[in-house]
Amino acid sequence: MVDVLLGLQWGDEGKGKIVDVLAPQYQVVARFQGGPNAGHTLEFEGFKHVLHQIPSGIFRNDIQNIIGNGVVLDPIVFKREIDGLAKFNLHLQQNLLISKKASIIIPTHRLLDAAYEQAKGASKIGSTLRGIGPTYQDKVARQGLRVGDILSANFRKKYDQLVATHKTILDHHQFDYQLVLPQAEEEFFAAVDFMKQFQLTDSEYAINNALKAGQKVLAEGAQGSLLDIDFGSYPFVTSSNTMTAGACTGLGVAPRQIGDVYGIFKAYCTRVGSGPFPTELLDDEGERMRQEGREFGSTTGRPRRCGWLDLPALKYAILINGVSQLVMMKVDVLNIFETIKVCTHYRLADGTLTEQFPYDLCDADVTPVYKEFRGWQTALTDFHSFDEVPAELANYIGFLEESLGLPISFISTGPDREAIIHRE
Ligand code: 2SA
Ligand code: MG
Repeated sequence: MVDVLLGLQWGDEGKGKIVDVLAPQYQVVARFQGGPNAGHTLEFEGFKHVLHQIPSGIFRNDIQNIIGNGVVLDPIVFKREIDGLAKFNLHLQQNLLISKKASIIIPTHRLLDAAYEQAKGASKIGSTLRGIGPTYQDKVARQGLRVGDILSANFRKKYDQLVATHKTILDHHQFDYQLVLPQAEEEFFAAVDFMKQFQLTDSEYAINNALKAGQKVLAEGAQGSLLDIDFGSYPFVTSSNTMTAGACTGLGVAPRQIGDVYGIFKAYCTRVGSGPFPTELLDDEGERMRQEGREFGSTTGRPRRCGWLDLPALKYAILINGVSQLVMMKVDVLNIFETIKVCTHYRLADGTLTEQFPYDLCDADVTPVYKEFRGWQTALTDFHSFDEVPAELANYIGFLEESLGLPISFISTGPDREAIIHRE
């Protein structure tokens, strides 16, 4: 079976840590969407490492890691990531497969990302400027470059054709590329050559063969469900399907092969980039959350917007993903609060209460309705079983489980691999 692990909010739920915790149960870990916009942070044995495109199973030498066809891959970032892993003595050439069908981000994709954002002005998406949107655009427009193309004698020609198209758009936006492009291209072609030493394959065969051989596969989602191109807070979303269904198209596995779906959520909410965020805290409380949770983008360093847990949004994400196991992260960040709030409903402009995630969230006048809980105000580092946790925390978790209709299987109490309570 393929188990899927994904974020139920706006990203940064702590997926990297949970992949790392669960990885020993799997023979294969695969990324199925997104690209260098992701920042998956792993902390172990005193190291802190952020992965962007490489699956989080890479630190275990007995795991096959796959970058699937649904991913948009930037060769320049890839080379830097591989260089950054040198000190860990990993068997990268054996343990990493890259789909020939994955899309390639070229330097002008990044420039287009910046040009489009600039043109949007105040209504910009707050993209990571990693070229994600323009690369998926070219994929859907059937003119993109794929990893397999780098092995073809025609690659340079295809590249030049695409760049010519991009230049007309950049010219239209009066976006200057003359200064930066030559150096970026030099780095790009060096990185493309570098990639050739890795296993570039039709990874859908590798995954399905692994499944036939009885191996377990973990599909590692990036960003979060509320950033999904179809179901997220459009247009303030990323350009891929971040949900469970994306694992099927992004890896080439059939829906009936999907097993458990691990839904990861933080005990509060964060969002980086623009777009609606009903429970956002714009006051001191939000600032305390940001400092305590170290809520700064792991790819861009941007401060993340912070707010209370939003149950209508979380229920929506559970619904569209078919979540079977919940994982609650960063519970320890709430240690400092006397009162903890949870949004149970939205009040709409006409006064009605709803538990649904509104279609027009971007324009709607939505006021969160909160339920308050007494905080536990205790450090959680010494708790290793659920039976021991403070009564206030047990009460809070009990309420969430009842509202969400699912058990919370894991509770993370700190950044390290070891700081986790597993409930059998
Ligand atoms: P993009 O770059 O086109 O995918 O941006 C579109 C929206 O998606 C959001 N997005 C993210 N949100 C949270 N975390 C992400 N990864 C990094 C991290 C982000 C960072 O782990 O911290 O370092 O800033 C991520 N990637 C994309 C983005 O903010 C836009 O709202
Ligand atoms: Mg992240």
